[in-house]
Amino acid sequence: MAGEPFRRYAEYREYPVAEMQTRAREFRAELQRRRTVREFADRPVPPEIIRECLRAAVTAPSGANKQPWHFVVVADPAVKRRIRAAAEEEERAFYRRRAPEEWLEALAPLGTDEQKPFLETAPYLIAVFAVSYGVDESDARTKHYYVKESVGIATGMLITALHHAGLATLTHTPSPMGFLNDILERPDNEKPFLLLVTGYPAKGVQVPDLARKPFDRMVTFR
Ligand code: IYR
Repeated sequence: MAGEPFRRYAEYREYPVAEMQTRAREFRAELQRRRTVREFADRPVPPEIIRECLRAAVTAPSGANKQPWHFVVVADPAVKRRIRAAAEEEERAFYRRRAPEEWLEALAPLGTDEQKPFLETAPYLIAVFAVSYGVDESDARTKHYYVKESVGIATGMLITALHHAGLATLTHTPSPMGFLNDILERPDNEKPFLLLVTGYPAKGVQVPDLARKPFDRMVTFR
């Protein structure tokens, strides 16, 4: 089978080093302002913003370019209500029975619990699915590669795009989250990866006063 045709990478842009420095620093400063919030305003957000951010996310690199992701944008209050009810049911079991003591201690500084009102307050829930295999025209399964890595990268780009647009996000991982396949009517080859809650932060929202690890403990140059 012939490979894909190649073309010149005409859209690449090189910047003078001084400009690269500025761009790198400014982008770092912008990302440094990102915080996860757990309370959202109920103010509407134009769907075009969410669409643009998703268009950014789906440019992510992926194993063998299989693009093994599917995003479901939920704005319908009735669907959000069902998702909240299902997530809170799982979370009740997590916080009351399933979570080991050590995990609960790790979560204590974040102040999370089984109540998930943000699943109804926020204007959008973006359910991210990892597509574990493809299905071709003759209904045969096709392989996907590095699915979690690929979906993780696309999700990171989506969070970055939403932040850059001026929206707040919360990566919510109710566990297990198979209920998302039922409620959102997604097929078995799509595994829920996480639920990204997005919108404006609630007025006067508080965030935990957490410290990031010292940079030099997270990064080694040699
Ligand atoms: N999924 C639960 C628990 C939880 C787990 C981790 I790791 C967090 O960083 C935050 C919460 C919940 O969403 O409450």
